Amino acid sequence: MQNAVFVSSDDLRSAFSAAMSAMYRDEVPAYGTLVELVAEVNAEVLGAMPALRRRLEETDSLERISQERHGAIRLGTPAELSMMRRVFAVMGMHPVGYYDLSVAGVPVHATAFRPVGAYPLSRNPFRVFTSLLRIDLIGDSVLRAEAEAILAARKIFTDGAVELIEKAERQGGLLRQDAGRFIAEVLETFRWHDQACVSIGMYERLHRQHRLVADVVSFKGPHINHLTPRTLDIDAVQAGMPGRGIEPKAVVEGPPTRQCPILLRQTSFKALDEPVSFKSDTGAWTAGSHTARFGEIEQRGIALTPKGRALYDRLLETTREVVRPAADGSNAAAYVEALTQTFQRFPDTWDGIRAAGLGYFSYSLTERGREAGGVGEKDVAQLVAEGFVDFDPIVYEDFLPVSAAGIFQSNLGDEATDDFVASPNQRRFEAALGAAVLDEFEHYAAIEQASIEHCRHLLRNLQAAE
Ligand code: OOG
Ligand code: NI
Repeated sequence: MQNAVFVSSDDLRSAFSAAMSAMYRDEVPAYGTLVELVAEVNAEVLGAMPALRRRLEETDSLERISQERHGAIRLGTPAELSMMRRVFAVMGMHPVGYYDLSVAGVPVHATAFRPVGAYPLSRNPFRVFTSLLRIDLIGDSVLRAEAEAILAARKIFTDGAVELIEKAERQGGLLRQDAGRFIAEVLETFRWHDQACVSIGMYERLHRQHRLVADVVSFKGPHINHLTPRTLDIDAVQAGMPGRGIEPKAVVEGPPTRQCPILLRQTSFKALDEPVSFKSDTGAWTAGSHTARFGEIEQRGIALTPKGRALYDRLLETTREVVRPAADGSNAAAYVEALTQTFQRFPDTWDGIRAAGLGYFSYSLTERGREAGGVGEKDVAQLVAEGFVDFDPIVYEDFLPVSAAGIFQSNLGDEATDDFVASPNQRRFEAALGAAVLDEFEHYAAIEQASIEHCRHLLRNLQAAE
């Protein structure tokens, strides 16, 4: 079989992301409104900041932004998770990072499936935050056994999807005639079902354990629960939401507004209360409702090194000691003020962030570098200082779900409890996944290192050509 005739995993991922977006727009109209608002704000930012636009173009990162989004799903069993890993692998998405959400009072642990490597990311960075229910954290053993039996009986992948995944693995890819069917079959797994697969009594028992347990166990499949577009100015989108009839949460989660964005800032609107019917023992349907799906937007900044991340975590913690943001948003202004104050200790120029070793950068030759000969072997700092090499922030591609526990809370309802004791168990997660998760820091460091080596290689060749 010739490799060349397969559809590339980057193209499959782009097509899947577009199909998911179209489906979600149909299912949750407010999502479509948000996408439009984000597109307008992004166009305004690029119009007002020609230097930013040029840099994004030059680093091949402008095109990805308008297509960029992430989604989230919650799975019930190890078998579902390992099959999901195989599905995403066909689309060039691999598990990066381990997130223990029991620390935020949520009985799941998770990873993010996303492309790795500079080129696939620049083509389409679509990512899906994928959680696995920690059934072991359900204290009531009777309920736990019932939930296990319900989950064991469901089939979240269509036969067609399974067949095409196996085919892709066997062949090492998919031919064009199979690609469209693959997307359509896999999309079925993410679809919303307004008929629960449990009775209303069972739903209520699950719900009393935790809303999220009810969300995972009561349905035929792991409906996509949000799809998040990326904006270049989250404050502008936040301010524009009420004008479009969307009520955002009071504060943007994550770092404050800065000249040089770091990590991830997110805001969301509350989960919708959606009609669902529940099956009674007699086979009749009972009307009810379920709250799971919400809307979110995000602004992405530079990926931080372990040192930068530690500083970020510390400053966020300090802020929260000063002002703890109330769920009803009543002290939002005081919180934002404290956050801004505290984060003055985080350098806010790219140069400052780089000099302090807080962030990852991608290096490229300047015009001077491209014309240079006889530069010799110098370290990067020197090459930058002498104007041969320039640097751009590497975008943070991952998540901050625990430090932004506010997103989880708004999605779970403000009264969500934290009954669970923190108990990270990455080994168990990886056993369920059937693979190890990649380390996000290693990944950014490798992209940075590759860019440095590429600069050196070009400079050496220039010297040889002298
Ligand atoms: C996942 C929430 C995590 C984010 O942006 O941090 C996430 C969930 O609620 O299932 O998407
Ligand atoms: Ni999200």
